[in-house]
Amino acid sequence: MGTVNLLPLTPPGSTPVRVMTIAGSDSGGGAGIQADLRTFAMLGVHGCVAVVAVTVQNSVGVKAFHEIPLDIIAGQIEAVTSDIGIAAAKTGMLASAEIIETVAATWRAEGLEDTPLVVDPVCASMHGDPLLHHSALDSLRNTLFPLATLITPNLDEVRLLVDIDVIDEDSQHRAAQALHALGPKWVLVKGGHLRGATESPDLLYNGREFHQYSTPRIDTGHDHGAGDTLAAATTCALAHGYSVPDAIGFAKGWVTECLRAAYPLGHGHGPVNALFRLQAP
Ligand code: PXL
Repeated sequence: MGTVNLLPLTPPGSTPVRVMTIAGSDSGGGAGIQADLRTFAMLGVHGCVAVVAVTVQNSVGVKAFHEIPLDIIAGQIEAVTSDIGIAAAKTGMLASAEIIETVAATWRAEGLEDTPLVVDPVCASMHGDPLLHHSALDSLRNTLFPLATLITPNLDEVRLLVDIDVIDEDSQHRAAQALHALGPKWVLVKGGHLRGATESPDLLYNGREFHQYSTPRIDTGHDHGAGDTLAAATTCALAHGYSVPDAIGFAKGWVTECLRAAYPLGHGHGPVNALFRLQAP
């Protein structure tokens, strides 16, 4: 069992902090909304949902996806924010330009500009199956990023978004600056395999300060949902009032423990395991 710190918990019977995920469903249960809700629950926050797409997938890949009608997507966000109220939200798979424009317009119409929003710019599954039409990249860059408190691209997403190949510290800094120029308050360029096999170096930037994070690289082969889980844990910490640098520090520790407890599933890649606290020692 990991040593990651907990977020503050709510006494039984009182309303906990609420957050929302605006994302796609993963029928295999490893990533997307299913991963977000596991992390929300294990961190003691109440998770609300706007489903934007339903994927047909298992541990081997994504076979198809169905997009939810735009009025139903906007309706989910309105229904939750006007009644339950949220302290922070995240976006994951958004599938199309129309969905991105709808989410951004609804966010503004509901007056949520001051609510922390983590945008994980999901473009493809770990198997390389597309989860976003490439024609939607402009909407991400021009419409959603300016509303974001934080964006969390991985190296493949950085290449698609700003055409920079992150291969070393210098290119990682340039990528963070190019992405920040698109309008988000903070950018986390996730380092993945950047500096060899022993660490996972991520770089955070807000136009003034750089923060570097390095957690041990856990190579289980089962890391489906790792990016979603990082963004979900960051969202929970922001909802509790953490600063962005502290929220990411917390979330990196959380994902590291989820990776240590990852398990095989099906014939392909297994998921990270946000339920690690419930397991036998
Ligand atoms: O891990 C990114 C992701 C997000 N959302 C959905 C996914 C995936 C990866 O497969 O399927 C629905």
